[in-house]
Amino acid sequence: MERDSAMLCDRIWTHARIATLREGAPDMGCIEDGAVGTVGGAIVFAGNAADAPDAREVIACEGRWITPGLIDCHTHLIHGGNRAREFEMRLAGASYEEIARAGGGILSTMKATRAASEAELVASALPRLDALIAEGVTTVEVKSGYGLNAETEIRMLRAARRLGGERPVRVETSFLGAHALPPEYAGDVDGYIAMLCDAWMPQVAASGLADAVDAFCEGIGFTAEQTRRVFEAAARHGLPVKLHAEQLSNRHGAALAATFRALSADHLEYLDEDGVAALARAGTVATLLPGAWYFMRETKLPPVEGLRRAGVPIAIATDCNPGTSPLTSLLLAMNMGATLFGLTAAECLAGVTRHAARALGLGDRIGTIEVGKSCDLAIWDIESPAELVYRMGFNPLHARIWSGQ
Ligand code: DI6
Ligand code: FE
Repeated sequence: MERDSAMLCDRIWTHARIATLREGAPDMGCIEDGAVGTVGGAIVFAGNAADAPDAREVIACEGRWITPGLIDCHTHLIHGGNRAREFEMRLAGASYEEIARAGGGILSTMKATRAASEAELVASALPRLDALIAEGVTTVEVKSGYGLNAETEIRMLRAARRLGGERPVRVETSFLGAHALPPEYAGDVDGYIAMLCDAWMPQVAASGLADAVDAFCEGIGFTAEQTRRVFEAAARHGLPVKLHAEQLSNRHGAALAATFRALSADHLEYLDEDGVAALARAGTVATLLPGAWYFMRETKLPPVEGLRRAGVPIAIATDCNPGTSPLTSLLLAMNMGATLFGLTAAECLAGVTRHAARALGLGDRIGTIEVGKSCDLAIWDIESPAELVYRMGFNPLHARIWSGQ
């Protein structure tokens, strides 16, 4: 890029090695002696340090690496209580499904969440959010789904939104009313889905509290047919959809999600070839959640090679939730993506930046270091980007920039 002598940046980070993660660029789009400049929170320059414009404030990076700020595109950060006791039961031999059928699982978190005030939900989520932020996360998705009544689902979404006021981070929310069947509707799944679609969805849409609609399509969740009704209701209200699909069995949820042009289909261990092809055709992101796979000691691997061959963008997220993935480290999720799922270091990094942005419908605003995008950066004390994936339990973050600050 030519030096623009007329431009004056608010701030410029210079003499850095930059992994821009630009689409189509080889080698993570690296720039060896690079600079990033911002005006009003947006990136206005990303290129060679020698071509950089002037700035009011110049930050010398001394050869440190800069990546896009990390994006955790699938979490359940807002919830009451924890499930350490159920973890102990599983260690003693009980299965997740047995615990769920005995009234534990999602329903035990539902009880704790219903009992918590909005302020309590925010307060209990903040330490988890802070752990993510400390590792360079600048955008986080947060789902409802532990209220399972209108009042508590709305309270969860409100609490999620409030996280964005409490910390310098972008929060995207998903309405996951179709997470589990609440006890009030025992024996009447269709009644629950009808209530969710006809009464709650309009309220959620009108409130502006949800950026997307999610569902749990699974044996212990909802069938593909019930999920379809939820998606149709979301579409009627102009809300994009995403789906927990093919985590414990193949219900062909991903293919259904693809027909609704879902932003993402998440988990996908049991995804088959037709499902892969459907995602590829729709441009739907495959979000892999290795923390849940690890914590549940699953053995069936997601079809990474098939996704790769079909050109499906792969994202990685923590799935931070109290039952199946009490994980608050996106760096560790990257390491698991590589070690357990066989992703390359470059795929892991794209999975928490460019592809994660797309999984939130924000591919044109965040996720790469390019002119016009939000200036969300992570600056690292590392020798190479692969180090972010390689270490376990070590945090080399030097600084985190959100919206140019
Ligand atoms: N899939 C999961 O892994 C979480 N939700 C979902 O739909 C589990 C949620 C929980 O057990 O609390
Ligand atoms: Fe989840």
